[in-house]
Amino acid sequence: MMITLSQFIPKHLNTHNLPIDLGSVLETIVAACVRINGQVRQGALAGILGEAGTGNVQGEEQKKLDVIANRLLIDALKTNPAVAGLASEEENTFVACNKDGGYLVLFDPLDGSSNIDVNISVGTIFSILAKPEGALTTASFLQKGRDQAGGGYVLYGPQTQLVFTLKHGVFVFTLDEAGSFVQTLANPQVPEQTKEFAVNMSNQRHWFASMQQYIAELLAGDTGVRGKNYNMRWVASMVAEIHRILMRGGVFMYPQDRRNPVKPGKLRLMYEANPLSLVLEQAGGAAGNTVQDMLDIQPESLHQRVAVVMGSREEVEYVAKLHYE
Ligand code: AHM
Ligand code: MG
Repeated sequence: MMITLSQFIPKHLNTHNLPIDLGSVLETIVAACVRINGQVRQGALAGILGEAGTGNVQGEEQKKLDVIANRLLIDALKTNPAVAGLASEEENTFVACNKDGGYLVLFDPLDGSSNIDVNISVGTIFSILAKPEGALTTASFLQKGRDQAGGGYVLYGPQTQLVFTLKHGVFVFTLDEAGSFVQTLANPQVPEQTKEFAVNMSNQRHWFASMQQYIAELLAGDTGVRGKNYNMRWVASMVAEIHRILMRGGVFMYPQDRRNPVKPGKLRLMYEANPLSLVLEQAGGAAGNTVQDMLDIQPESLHQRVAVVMGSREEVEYVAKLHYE
């Protein structure tokens, strides 16, 4: 029997004694993503490909669709009384929403947007936190990944899929023709072992020694210490890579490199690494920054960057071991 999101959420909240407001926050995020999906599907037909001509707080060029997706999420979340505030990869600071709200939402509205103009999968990543008591400040958002109330993503790929966890397993829904998300998978498990890795090899010469060694071992295949041949994939859309890993295993990396010693990586802890790590951990995978479990990192700022190694447990633990040696 197919279950739609609107049937699933009340049942799931009830089974696990979760707050109704949490379900309503998730539904608001998903409704905004259905609208983003409509825009992504239109592309050139709606004249919304290409650069917006603006930069975000991190000095990155924004695409028109980055700006549109960001606006759709902010507008939707502000109307939900359960949302106290939000933070977006595309906004300088957090945005206060509703005074009595119990939840905070952090998101990357359109991850992988360098791919949008060439019709390759992109996604929206979201993280939901309980709002701490007291006035809303940046500190209210700086919670460890392990304390997330939920997180997930919508992948705008050949199919549009919603993947999320409220910390009771992972659920996969597929958008049908009528615009409803229908559950197509429950509790996918990331295989513990893999023969597939994902990393941007063009940065290889900049990596630190342990990462150089790890990738050299994978490339050596069955002639090296790992004793098996590995395959490589790089979509340059993190959501698409993490979805592939959720479905069939693998390890995804965006390591720190030597070019900018104060920048610990390219990807963002709060908008990308934490929610995707929560999904993978809930599915039996693992995630870290090479020295620490991702979900145990105490965030220091909203737009903090982090080195990322996530996916099949055996590889993530192997990388951590190499970094200790
Ligand atoms: P974005 O949030 O600006 O889209 O950047 C994040 C993306 C990830 O989806 C992807 O893994 C990575 O950047 C790709 O980087 P590169 O261009 O170095 O391959
Ligand atoms: Mg991103």
